[in-house]
Amino acid sequence: MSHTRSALSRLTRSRARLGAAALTVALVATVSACGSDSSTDEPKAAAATSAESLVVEDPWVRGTDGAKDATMSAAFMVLDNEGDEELTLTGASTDVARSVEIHEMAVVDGKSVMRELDGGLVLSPGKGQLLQPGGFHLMLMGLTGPLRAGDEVTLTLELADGSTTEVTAPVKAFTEEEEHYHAPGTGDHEH
Ligand SMILES: [Cu+2]
Repeated sequence: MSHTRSALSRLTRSRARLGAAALTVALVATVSACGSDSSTDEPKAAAATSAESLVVEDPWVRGTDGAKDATMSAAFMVLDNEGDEELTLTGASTDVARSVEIHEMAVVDGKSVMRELDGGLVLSPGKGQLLQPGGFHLMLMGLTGPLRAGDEVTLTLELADGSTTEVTAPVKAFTEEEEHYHAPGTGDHEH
């Protein structure tokens, strides 16, 4: 009992200091509560959606001025999977085209042709893929109008887990890249 009382009296004497100490304790408690919150969130972060793991850089869309076929164009960009799990780009959509397909270049009968990529574009964790003229690209088909340098095109990229990510891509003038993009003699591609 006397022990308790003396403890109490010490408590009273040092009330001012204790008040400060209590405040400090409360702050520490708040901080550690936040800390424990974020540690409970960690499993959620590890299971991030594909859209959260996908980093898109340098997107651009080829303009239609000077194109042989102004009903279609293509979008190019750098895709990076910065997540811990494989992700798959399954498609895309945009207001400026009726449909969008993921295309790859392939050699058929000695000719370089483009064709739709089966099963989408798979990115391993930590890996990237360059979409560029002459290689992988997003084919914009059934354009609703001409695409001019300086315009901006919004593309919605669709991923296998159902998540999506929006990309704003500037339109760049159509240049000699035509010959890389439609390899000579392959003006008629498979769509
Ligand atoms: Cu194509």
